[in-house]
Amino acid sequence: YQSSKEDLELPLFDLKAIVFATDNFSFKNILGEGGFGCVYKGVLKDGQEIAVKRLSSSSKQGIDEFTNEVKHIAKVQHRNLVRLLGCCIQADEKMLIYEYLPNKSLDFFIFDQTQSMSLDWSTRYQIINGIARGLLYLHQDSRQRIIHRDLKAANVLLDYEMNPKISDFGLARSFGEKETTANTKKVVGTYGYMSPEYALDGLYSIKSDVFSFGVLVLEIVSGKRNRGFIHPDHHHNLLGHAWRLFCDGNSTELVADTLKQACNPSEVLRSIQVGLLCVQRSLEDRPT
Ligand code: ACK
Repeated sequence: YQSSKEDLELPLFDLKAIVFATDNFSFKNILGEGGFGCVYKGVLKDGQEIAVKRLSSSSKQGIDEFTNEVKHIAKVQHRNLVRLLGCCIQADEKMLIYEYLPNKSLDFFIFDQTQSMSLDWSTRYQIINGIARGLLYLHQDSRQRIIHRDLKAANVLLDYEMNPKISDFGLARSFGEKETTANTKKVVGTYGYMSPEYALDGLYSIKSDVFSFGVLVLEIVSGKRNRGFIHPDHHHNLLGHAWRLFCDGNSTELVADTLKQACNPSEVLRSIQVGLLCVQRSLEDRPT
């Protein structure tokens, strides 16, 4: 499923082919708004479906995110990461061409009432597993670890078979061999998923991604969106409450009971354990 991060080349697409594929960026082909511009659905002449991420702002932040996304995504290839097919940089246009994923994002599946009912436990488990594999691939290369920095339900897309693909690398950062933690004054990302040391002190590391993964697992299991970042002292949100119970030494059965999604209690328990352990480990090993 994977190849070396070194030896990938990035094919260039012709602007005319993309204009044709997206029906001149027609309004009806808009899939949604991404970090730095609109995402369009397109169909190439040979029938291949694509998603075109088009840089729409000329702001420094937009251009930085575009450049950053190419830099990171061009080097990776894994079945649980969205696949970049190439780019189109011509005239004033800057676009990234991705494989098209028909099942929307995980955000839609978890939080949309009618959809979340159809997410059975084996699918939830498959999704959690796939995200973990994608993240591990990003983190494991000792020469160049990639920290995603914005792992969340909206940035996980689903293919025809409901395999998850991590997307949106606009905020990613890479670490060299010796680096384990970095500090930034500009905290970017999404509050509900941010580890405390990153949200409060701007410190990020592989562990901050793992923390976000833990939150994501808890959301997949509970079907409830975490609002506000998880802190051991926060009682007011559901996940914070579950976390509190865990810290207080309560059994995971009690936590599961709080989350009350018991279609299949053993799957619930296993997933919750994984989620809470991720959150707990990242908190225990907070970089100082
Ligand atoms: O949840 P969605 O339907 O899935 O809305 C967002 C929107 O574009 C902004 O990111 C969708 N999107 C992004 N990349 C792709 C892709 N490769 N295939 C299908 N939809 C995509 C995403």
